[in-house]
Amino acid sequence: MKFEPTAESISKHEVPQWYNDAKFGIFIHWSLFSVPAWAPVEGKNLAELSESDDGFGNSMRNSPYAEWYLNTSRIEGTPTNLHHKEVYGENYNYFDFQGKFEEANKTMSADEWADFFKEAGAKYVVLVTKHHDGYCLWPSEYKNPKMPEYQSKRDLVGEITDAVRARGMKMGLYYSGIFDWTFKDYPIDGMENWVNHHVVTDEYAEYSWNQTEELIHKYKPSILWNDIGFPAQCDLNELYADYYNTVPEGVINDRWRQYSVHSDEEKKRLVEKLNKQLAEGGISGILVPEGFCDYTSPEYANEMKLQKKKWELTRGMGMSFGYNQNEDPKYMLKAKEIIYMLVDAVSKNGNLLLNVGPRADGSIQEEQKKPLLETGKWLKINGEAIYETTYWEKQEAETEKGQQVRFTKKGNQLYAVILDEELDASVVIKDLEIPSGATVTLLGEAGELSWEQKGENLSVKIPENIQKQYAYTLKISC
Ligand code: FUL
Repeated sequence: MKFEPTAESISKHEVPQWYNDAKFGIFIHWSLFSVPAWAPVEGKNLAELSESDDGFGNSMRNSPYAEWYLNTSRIEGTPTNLHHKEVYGENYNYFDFQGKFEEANKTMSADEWADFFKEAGAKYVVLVTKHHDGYCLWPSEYKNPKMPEYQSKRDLVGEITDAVRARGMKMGLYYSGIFDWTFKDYPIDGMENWVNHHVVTDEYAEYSWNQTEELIHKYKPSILWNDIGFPAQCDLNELYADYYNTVPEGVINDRWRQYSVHSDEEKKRLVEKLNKQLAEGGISGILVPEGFCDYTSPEYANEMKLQKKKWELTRGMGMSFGYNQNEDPKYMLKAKEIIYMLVDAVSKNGNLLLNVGPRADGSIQEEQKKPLLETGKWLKINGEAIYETTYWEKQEAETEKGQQVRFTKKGNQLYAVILDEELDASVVIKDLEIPSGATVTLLGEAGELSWEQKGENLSVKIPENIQKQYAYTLKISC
């Protein structure tokens, strides 16, 4: 289908099957911020931080996001500002991390990364190509008008894209469409400056547009993952139509807000509106889509609900996306938590885009690697209940013992995943009735299980000596 650059034509775009099927992706945040790799750690995510007194300002000053290092270090007196002065000196310019990053990243092997992502069970990868600090991970034809050399000579985007695709995974690209801190010399320390940081110049609009177009045509990303917003001068329908016509399997996320603020009065109204959205929906609330998107992208959302519109939960392994050498391992996800989060999301029509933050030299810390590899092992046995499934009429249940159960569906198979490491000899799932001719098996174990309907509850006999797993999948073939 050929798309026209009109809202009507774009609205006909459907989420491609591959994206519904893929369920599990790896996000990569890796850039200059991976050199200092530092953010304060309180074990709180941004959403939680912003709920405290001077919520938003506080979440900027104490941001646990190491990829926000440039911004946080620009705010006088913050832990990151003090850390920066102490380690690098008062006058050390963040942009000088470029030399260090480029020296360190010579050892990065895209093949090793891609092998690891595949082993972790990911079906797609999304790479940050330019974060808010403005550094480009590919040698762009469109040079930053303020700092023309501020880009990688090595085509990191191309190498990683090729390595990921060579292993049968899909490749998506993240681009910070409206925040670019090379265009601003003051920090975002509250909602007003959040708004002021939307770069409104024509020069920037042209730059952002050209680079996004370049990414589309050069790398043909299967996902165009824009962040924060996009210049108001740009016609997004034109961009989307060009993207879908160039990459027929393409998907776009929801963070394409466009603000055109002309007067102080308009700005004031916008700040008020955003503060309200922040109060209602947390950090993700101020990124809510206003126009078209293929899916929404909640960040660090704790409670998940079924949404018919496709969605993708994103978060880091700990409280940061960029590698944070300061991160306390106790706040980092363990395999069990990743698996439960993935199963929960999938049962509710979501995907999980879990972030890895490599060190500047491309190595990945053990605390991020190990749980992901264990997730991959679990998926080798249970992937059938995850990939290529859809949500069922009911998403959640409980066993009589109080264990959480999540459902997914594929054709005539219903999967009931029991989120516990221990199974009793008999498991009773409450309020679950299955047809009398159904067969029940346990993924990873041979043979059918005996079962009976006890009123509205399903009782299943579990054989002795089954292998230990983080979660167990009953496959019910109807
Ligand atoms: C946010 C950004 O500000 C974070 O740094 C991160 O990139 C996340 C995925 O999106 O809005």
